[in-house]
Amino acid sequence: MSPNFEKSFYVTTPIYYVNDVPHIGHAYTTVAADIIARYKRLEGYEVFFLTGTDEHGQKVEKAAQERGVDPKTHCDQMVVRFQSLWKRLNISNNDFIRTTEIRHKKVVQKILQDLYDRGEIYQENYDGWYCIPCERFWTEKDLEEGKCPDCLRSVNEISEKNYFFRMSHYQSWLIEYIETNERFIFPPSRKNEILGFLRGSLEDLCISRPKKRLRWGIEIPFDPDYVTYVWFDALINYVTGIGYGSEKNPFSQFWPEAIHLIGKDILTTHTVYWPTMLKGIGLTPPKMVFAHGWWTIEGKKMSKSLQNVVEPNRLIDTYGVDAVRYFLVREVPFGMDGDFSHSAMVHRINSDLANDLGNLFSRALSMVVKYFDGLIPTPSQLQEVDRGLQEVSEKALLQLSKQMNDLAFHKALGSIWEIVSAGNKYIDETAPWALAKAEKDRPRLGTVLYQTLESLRLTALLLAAFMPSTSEKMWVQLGMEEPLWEQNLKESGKWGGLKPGRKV
Ligand code: ME8
Repeated sequence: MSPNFEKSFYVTTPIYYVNDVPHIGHAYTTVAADIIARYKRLEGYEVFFLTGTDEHGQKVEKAAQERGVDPKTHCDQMVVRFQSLWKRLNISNNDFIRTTEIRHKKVVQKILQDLYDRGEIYQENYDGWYCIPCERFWTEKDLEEGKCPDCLRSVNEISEKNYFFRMSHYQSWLIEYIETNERFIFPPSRKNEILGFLRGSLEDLCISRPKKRLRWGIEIPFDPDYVTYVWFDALINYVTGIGYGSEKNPFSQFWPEAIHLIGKDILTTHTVYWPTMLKGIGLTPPKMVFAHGWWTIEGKKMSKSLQNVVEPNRLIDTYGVDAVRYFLVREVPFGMDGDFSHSAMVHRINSDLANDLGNLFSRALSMVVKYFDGLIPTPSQLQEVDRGLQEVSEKALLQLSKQMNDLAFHKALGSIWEIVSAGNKYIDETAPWALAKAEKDRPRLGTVLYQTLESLRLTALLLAAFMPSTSEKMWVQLGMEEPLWEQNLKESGKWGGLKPGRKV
């Protein structure tokens, strides 16, 4: 890997718990990360995209017990579900990290030892409450009517000796860091939420569990009677994945150029625990933590007990991979909550994909086949209407770059669809089927079809990150022999890349 520090980009998803099978929420974050990774590659960045699984802790141990298998066997069986789903969804991750891997254990233990040696970790009696579904500690005053304030489920009382990380030391540093680094927590509403949380006093973080109660974790290097608290272990995956602490590694190339995509449920761990842990070992926080919203299903919270869990594999069977990818990021602004329904999905597919894009593409191609034996015609003198289509495309390309930088996927797709709409309008206005009637209009017919196909070439290019296999098919059908994934938006995004004479 050649270091090119200006052009490095690192994106991560949460590492998902293997207590259960993947659902639409997991697919959502992973698809979003894949879209930004693919887009940045087309922009010429060297991209590292990491996803993986969170395999320790009480929740996973309990799930294994319920299935009557040991935790490692359970993880080995469940991880395949995630990996095969990501394959089906065309996820282009560079690596997949499992927290039970040796490389990860080594880094967690190194960081723990490092913090311990610096006096950042101490032992004390712990009295408090623990929520297993959230794998979170709470103090008495955090509880809401005796329940977990996050998920409102029951909590277990705990009283035992544990190890603590001096997180409280970093409170004022963290507030200042968040305030001066505008894009650290995104969108801004989430930043305000965390600043509000930090107005109260920040406690130290309990980072261990005695082995006599929980065995399934990474052993604390300076006390073999304890394992590491699962969140402390899990967050570290983001630096393990790029080789922190090992000699030949891309770590210095990609850190702190990181964007962590997460759901709003895990905002505190990522914007309070994680930056303070990094500060403790002398590392800079990641460039951005982007918290997206929550999907409900036909108006209801998704849950096993309601039996309304949406399985991505079923969606793909019904609608196809690219339609699922498209729907997830088109339907709801990234950052807001959204509701999933099959009727909304069908509506999106019919109107945007089949009507607008599909029709335009097949109409344009079939006219080239019919009137030019399938060979892309050479454009001649341009008229104002032709230049209009070109201008819409150029404007969309400019907008897209900013929208993608803000992870405003629905707006970016809106920009791409401006080209598609302009293409549909153009074909109606120029009426190529009428031009085909007279031999004298042939040059004009060639120009019109060239312009239409060129707008579709750009559409395919810009849509590549969102709908990789559809875009690739379009690209090839447009006679583009240069592989789509080797394109650079700056060059290939210029109007006129379509090659006259090539066969569609
Ligand atoms: O929290 N809507 O793992 P997890 C949108 N292991 N996104 C959703 C969703 C929904 N209804 N449900 C889940 C963990 N997600 C930890 C993370 S990271 C160091 C450790 C997505 O399996 C969303 O990205 O519970 C959320 O943050 C993540 O799944 C939680 O996955």
